[in-house]
Amino acid sequence: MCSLWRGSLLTLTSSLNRRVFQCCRQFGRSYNIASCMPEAVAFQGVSDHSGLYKFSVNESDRFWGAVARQRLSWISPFHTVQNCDFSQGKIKWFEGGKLNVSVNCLDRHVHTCPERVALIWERDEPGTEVKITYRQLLELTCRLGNLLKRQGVRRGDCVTIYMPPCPLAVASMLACARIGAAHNVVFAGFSSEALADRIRDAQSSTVITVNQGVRGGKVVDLKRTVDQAVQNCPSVQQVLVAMRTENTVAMTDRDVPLEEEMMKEDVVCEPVAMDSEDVLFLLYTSGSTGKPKGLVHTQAGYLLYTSLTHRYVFNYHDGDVFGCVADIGWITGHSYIVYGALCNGGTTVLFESTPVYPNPGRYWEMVERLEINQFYGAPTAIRLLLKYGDEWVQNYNRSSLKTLGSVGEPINTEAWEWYHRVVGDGRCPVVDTWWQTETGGICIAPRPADPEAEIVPGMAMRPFYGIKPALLDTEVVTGDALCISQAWPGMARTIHNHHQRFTETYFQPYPGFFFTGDGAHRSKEGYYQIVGRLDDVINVSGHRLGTAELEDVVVCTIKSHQIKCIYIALRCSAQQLREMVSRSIAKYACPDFIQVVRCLPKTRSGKIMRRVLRKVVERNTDELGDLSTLDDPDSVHEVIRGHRRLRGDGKQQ
Ligand code: 6R9
Repeated sequence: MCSLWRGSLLTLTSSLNRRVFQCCRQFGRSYNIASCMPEAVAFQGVSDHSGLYKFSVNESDRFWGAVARQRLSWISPFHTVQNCDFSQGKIKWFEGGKLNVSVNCLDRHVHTCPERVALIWERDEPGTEVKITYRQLLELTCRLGNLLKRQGVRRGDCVTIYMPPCPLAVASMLACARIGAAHNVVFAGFSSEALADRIRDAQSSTVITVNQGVRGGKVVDLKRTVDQAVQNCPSVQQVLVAMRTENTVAMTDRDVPLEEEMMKEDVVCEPVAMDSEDVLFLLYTSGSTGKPKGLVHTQAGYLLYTSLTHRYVFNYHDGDVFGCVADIGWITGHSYIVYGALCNGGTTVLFESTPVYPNPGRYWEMVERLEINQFYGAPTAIRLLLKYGDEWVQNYNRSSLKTLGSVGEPINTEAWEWYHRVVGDGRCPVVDTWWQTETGGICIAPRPADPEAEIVPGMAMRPFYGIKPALLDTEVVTGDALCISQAWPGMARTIHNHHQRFTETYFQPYPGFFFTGDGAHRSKEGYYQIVGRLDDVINVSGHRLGTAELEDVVVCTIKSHQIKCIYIALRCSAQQLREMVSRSIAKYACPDFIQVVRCLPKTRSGKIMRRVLRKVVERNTDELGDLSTLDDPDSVHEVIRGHRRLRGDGKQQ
C-alpha cells in the first residue's frame, strides 16, 4: 500500500514536473513569440525573432496569408496569397480577396473606440492643434466621398490632391479609397509646372486643394498655383477648394467650395468592395532620367505591409501617439502618417510646420505638448537642429518618447549619436529605416529584433519580415547593388502607363531580383549599411564615387572647418577622399574638382539632387532635366559657376 502510494506519488510528481516543464516551455515560447508577433504563435517551430524571420522568407505564403487574414478585415477572402514573376514585373497579392481600405482604417475602429483620437493636426501656429476622433474622421470621409461621387468621380478615376498636411487631406485620400478612386497626392510645395505634369500624367478630372497654405509663418497661395497648373490640363473639370485661411480667393465656375458642399452630403457613404490588386494610389517620384515616374500601389498588400511595419518597426502600441513629421506628399506620409497608423487604430500627428518655426525647439515642444511616443523624422532636420545646440531640446520634457526613427537618407554617425543621446536621453532605440517609394514600406531597420538586440549607429541593419536582400556586383567602388530577391506585399506594382519602364528599371538590371538603385554593404554580423544611390554616382575619369560618402565628407568638413565653400576631389577613392579631408588638404591635392557650395541642390524633402551634380561635372548643363522639385533653383547656378571657375576657366582668378 505504502509502495503503491509512493509509486503513485512519484508518478504524480513526475507528471507534475513534466507539466510544469511543458508549461514553462509553452510560456517561454509564447512569451518570446508574442513579443515578436502574436500572430506568429500559430507558426510551428518558431520560437524567436530569427526563427520568425526565417519562416517569413522561407514560408512566405503561409506567413503573409496568416498575417493578412488576421490583420485586415475582408469583404471576401483571397484565394491566392501571391502570384509574382519578376521577369515580367508581375506582382499580385491576395487575389480573389475583396476589401475596402477606408473600412480597415476607419469603420472597424469606430465600432470599437469611436472617441479615440485618430489625427492630431499640429498646425503651423504652435499650441493650436486640432484633434479629430475616428468617428469624426469617418464622417468627414463619407461626406467627401459622397461629394466626389456627386462631382462625377467614379471607381477607377484618379483624383489629384494638392494640400498641406491637414485632416481634410487625409479625409480626401480615404474618401477616394472609399469610393474606389485612386489618389495622386502632389507635395504642396511643388511648382505649377510640376503639378501640371502630374495631373496630366494621372489624367485627373478632379483636383482637391486649399485656398492658401501656412508654413513657417508664411502664407502660400496654393489655389493660385492650381489655377496656373490646370490651364494646361484639359482633363480637369473641377477643383475642390478647402479654406485653410480666412482669406477669400478668386473662384471660377470650375471651383467648388469644399466645406460648404460637403456639409450638404450624408454622413454615410457605402464603401466599395475593391479587389486586392485595384489601384489605391499613384505617387510620383523623380527618376534618374529626370522624368517623374508615377509609381502605382494597390489595396491589400500595401495596407498590410504598412500596418505591419508601423506596428513592429516602431513598436507601436494601442494608445501611443505617433509623430511622423514628414509631409503627406511623400511616401513616408502616405505609409506612416496615414495608412499604416490608421489601419492600426493609431493616433497620428499631421505636422504642418517646419523644424525651426517659431524656433529650433519646435519639434520637442510639440513632443512635450502632444506626448508623442514615437518620433519619426529626416536626418537633414536632425543635422540642422544639432547645430543649434542641446538647449533647444533640453528645454522640453521628452519622457513620453519611446522610439526615434530616421528616414530618407543615410544618417551620419554624429547626427545619430546626438539624436540618441540628446533627444532620446540615451534611452530610446533609434531606428534608421531604409525604404523607398517603390518598396511601399520599411524594408531594412534595426527593429523588430530580439528584445535587447544591439543597434549599431547609422545602420539600417536588419531586413523586415518577408524581405530577403541580396548584394550583387557593381563596378562601383563604394558598395554592392542592393537587391531584393523575392516579392513582398508592399512593393509597387508598376509605373503608371509605363510598365516597360518599370521592368527595365527594377527587374532587368539583375534578372530575378528587384533592384533598388542603392548601394549597400553587409557587415560580418550580417547587418546592412546603405551607402547611397548607385544610379546617381558621379563619374569622373573612369572613377565612380558613391554619393553617400561625399555627403558624409561634406557634413564633416563643414562642421570641423567651419568653411562655407569646400572642394571635393573626385579623382580618388572614397577612402583617399576621407583621408584627404581629414588632413584638410582636399582643396589642393587633386586635379579634378567640384565645388560644393553651402547649399547643395536639394529637393524640398532634403535629398541632394545628385543627377544635377553629375551633369555639372560631366559639363552637360543643357540636360539638367526636371528641376521643379528643387528647393532653391539658384543653388544649381551657383554650383555651375563654382565648377566652371575650378575647371580652369577661372585659373586666372
Ligand atoms: C522613404 C523614402 C528613397 C531613397 C532610397 C535611398 C534613400 C531612404 C534611407 C535612405 C539611407 C536610409 N534612403 N531611407 N538611404 N538610409 N535609412 O525616402 O522614399 O523618397 O522614394 O527615397 O532614399 O537612396 O533609395 P523615397
